[in-house]
Amino acid sequence: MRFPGRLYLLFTPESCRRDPWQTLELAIAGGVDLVQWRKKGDDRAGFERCRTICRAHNVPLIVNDDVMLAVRGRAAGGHVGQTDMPVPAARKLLVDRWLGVSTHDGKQIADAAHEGADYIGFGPCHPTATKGYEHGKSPADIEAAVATAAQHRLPLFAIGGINPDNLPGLRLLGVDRIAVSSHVLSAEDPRAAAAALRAFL
Ligand code: TZP
Ligand code: MG
Repeated sequence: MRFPGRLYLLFTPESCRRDPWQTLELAIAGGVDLVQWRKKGDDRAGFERCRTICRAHNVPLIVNDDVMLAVRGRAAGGHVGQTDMPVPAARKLLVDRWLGVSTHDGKQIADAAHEGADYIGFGPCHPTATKGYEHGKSPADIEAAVATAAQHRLPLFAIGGINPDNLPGLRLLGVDRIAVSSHVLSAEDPRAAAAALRAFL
């Protein structure tokens, strides 16, 4: 099955300006079509509430870091970074659920492909306070990452500091999927914020 999603919301309830559940509903109404549960620490009730909203709108839900929660919580998939559970172990545990991997260069993209990732995140494309990155990637690095991912037939989500001002530039480099947090979660109007991004995708 073709991997779903163009506008991937990294959903951390504490990062929302307004009520998180309302934020999530509005973001989906604005065009978010893939959601990542991204919360440190145990919050099973929060996870289940997030899952209920995603299911009601037919939006797949992926769990960041906690592969066991992805499996036990019957999420659509799990996502691991370079210092989380190793990709081959996550692949085994997730069986036929989606597996996403955070990558920062071409070697990591190739490794993720060989180890069975279904999609990758690549970045930070722009500086972002969300993860404390002061520098983004160069256009040449982004273009090369897009080419490497395409070579491996791996969907690539650009990530890091993405907003409607810099998204057109990423589109020109071949980016057709993005993952965002702050632009949508900290917005006064999360629906409009998501729609402004979605308009370019
Ligand atoms: N990985 C690289 S940048 C980033 C992650 C999880 C955060 C993206 O969030 P924002 O707020 O859209 O920059
Ligand atoms: Mg992680």
